[in-house]
Amino acid sequence: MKIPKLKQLPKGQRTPCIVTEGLGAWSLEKKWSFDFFKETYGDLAVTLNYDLPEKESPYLHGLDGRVKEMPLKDAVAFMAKTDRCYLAQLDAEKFEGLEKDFDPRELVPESERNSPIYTYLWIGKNTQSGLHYDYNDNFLIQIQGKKRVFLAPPKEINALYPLSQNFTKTKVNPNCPDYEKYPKFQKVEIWTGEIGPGEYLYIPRGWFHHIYAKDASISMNCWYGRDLNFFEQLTFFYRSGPRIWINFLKDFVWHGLLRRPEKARLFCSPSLGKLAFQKLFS
Ligand SMILES: O=C(O)CCC(=O)C(=O)O
Repeated sequence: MKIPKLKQLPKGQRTPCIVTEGLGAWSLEKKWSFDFFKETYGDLAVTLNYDLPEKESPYLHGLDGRVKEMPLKDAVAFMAKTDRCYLAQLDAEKFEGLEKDFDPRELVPESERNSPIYTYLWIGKNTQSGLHYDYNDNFLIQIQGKKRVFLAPPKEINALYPLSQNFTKTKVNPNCPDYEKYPKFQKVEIWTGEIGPGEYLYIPRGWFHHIYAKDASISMNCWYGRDLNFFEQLTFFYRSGPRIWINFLKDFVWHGLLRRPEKARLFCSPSLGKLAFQKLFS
């Protein structure tokens, strides 16, 4: 199914859409180029992910040989020569002065304007983020290049093959599906579309999304509004099935209670079982 393209975000919208004229007079695409970031914020220390997997979900891979700290100017120079590298989720607050160019409150529905808004930058070349969901509503704003976007509704979690360690992330790649390995995925109706400079994608909380940039790309995202509540999170957990329930308990005990180290994965936080233990007991 095609994601609808609308000029403005309709009031009360709760399904994904691409907004083509919602950014008003920001015109970020005229200023925020690779050279702009290199020249203005070149000395900022960033973490570059490189040699990212071409087809498989990044969540299935470890960090070995794929992560490097460096100044932003070096990361941008590296990117000019190399494919499949990403400065993912850079906190926009670290870019002093950048906030003068935009005001995310202009986009957020009036009822949500008093809650915090978190903005991040995504600067990369030929990137695939894995299929996952977030706890807050989100605008993914495209600034340079294009991104192909793939979304799936929250109720589909079981057919998306959630990761044992973290059911907010999945093993499937909708851009390159492997139906032999993941047969249930064939029945999922995927919402697809493309965002270009000056457009943004509205992703309601709990909707799965996988974002693909064929070439060089700069985006910014804004998370806003309330978190998924406890009952909603429990519903995801319940729907994800017995494999996930058992793993959650195992990680709770093994990595949480017994503090056994766990393997770090690309674009993943520690396992949810371990995080739940830490939340409850520390
Ligand atoms: O653009 C991307 O690669 C990922 C963005 C994303 O996952 C998000 O905004 O939540």
